[in-house]
Amino acid sequence: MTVRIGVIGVGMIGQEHIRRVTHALSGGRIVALSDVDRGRAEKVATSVPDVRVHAAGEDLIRSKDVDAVLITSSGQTHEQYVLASIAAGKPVFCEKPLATTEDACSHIVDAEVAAGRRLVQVGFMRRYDGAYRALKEAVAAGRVGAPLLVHCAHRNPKVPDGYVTEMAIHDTAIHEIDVIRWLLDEEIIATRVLRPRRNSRASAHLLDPLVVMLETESAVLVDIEVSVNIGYGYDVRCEVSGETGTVALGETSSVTLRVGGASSGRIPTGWQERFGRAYDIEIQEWIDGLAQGRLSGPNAWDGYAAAAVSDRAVRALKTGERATVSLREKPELYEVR
Ligand code: NAD
Ligand code: ISE
Repeated sequence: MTVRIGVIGVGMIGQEHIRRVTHALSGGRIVALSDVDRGRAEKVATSVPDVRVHAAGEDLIRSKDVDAVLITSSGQTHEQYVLASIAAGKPVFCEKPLATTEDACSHIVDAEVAAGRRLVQVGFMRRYDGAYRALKEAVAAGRVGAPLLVHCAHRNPKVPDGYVTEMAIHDTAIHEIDVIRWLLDEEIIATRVLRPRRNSRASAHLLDPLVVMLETESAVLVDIEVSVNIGYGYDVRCEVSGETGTVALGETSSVTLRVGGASSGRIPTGWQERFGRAYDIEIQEWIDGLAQGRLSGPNAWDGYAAAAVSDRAVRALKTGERATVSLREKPELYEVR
């Protein structure tokens, strides 16, 4: 069975996912596109065989030619399209964040629970990355004893003009927030946000870098450097410091050059390069799962739990205070079966 996929939002990652489904993966076909910028959708359509452009995302979702929906529009539009997909009874892969606020994610959870079956997957692709998986395996096997501290860095070389300070939390650090819940298998109960000296290369409206602190249920303390104008490359780091040792993501370069008394390796230029393989696995497993009638990836509850933390962190950024996080009761639909 070929899964017929409609894509809403054909910007940077939308085009990446269209390319991977069309040229790199199997079992799926892009049959429909929609974007608020219709001209962009028409242009992207010229490189996809037999694809139809819809004026509105809701038309695409309702189309009888579309089996499943892939949402890659900007974060603040996700709620509307995920809810429409659930209402149409169609499986939907939504790029992270599931939505930009806790309330919006809660509406999605309510809608999915009312539908009585899992339809939503969230694009937390780091869970599919080989290095993150090895890190999780080492922690779960007790290789470093009980985790005490986690040190993370999420460094982007630059960000687009429309990127505002809150996005450093709900669009960028959201990856670490999800990774910490998954890696340590526990919830985050509190957060605070520190503002170091500003990077003079950042645009005037942007506070950059930030340090987001998280506390987990078992009192593991997490620090996340979020830098979005670092210039030198795309650098994602994570080190777990445990009672008997430490374990960290390795360097991502496959070769190390030693010349002239110095040693050097390649640093990825962006998320496309660093996580390319993880996106491939994530989307392939989603397509394979749809063909077999099951969903196994990060779900709406994961999207909600991460947004509950990012919401509080955005508040903590404004107040400078520690903010506690409390999650709503977890619906039975999301219990592991
Ligand atoms: P982008 O700005 O390049 O693309 C967004 C697209 O959505 C644009 O083409 C825009 O015209 C369109 N759009 C905006 N409002 C719309 C609406 N109401 N209806 C339909 N289309 C609309 O952004 P991007 O970098 O591609 O990011 C898109 C989403 O993907 C964001 O949620 C972002 O967080 C996520 N993302 C995830 C990763 C990852 O590593 N998983 C990487 C990049 C982006
Ligand atoms: C972007 O949306 C992503 O998800 C990237 O993985 C992240 O590094 C970047 O900061 C976000 O803006």
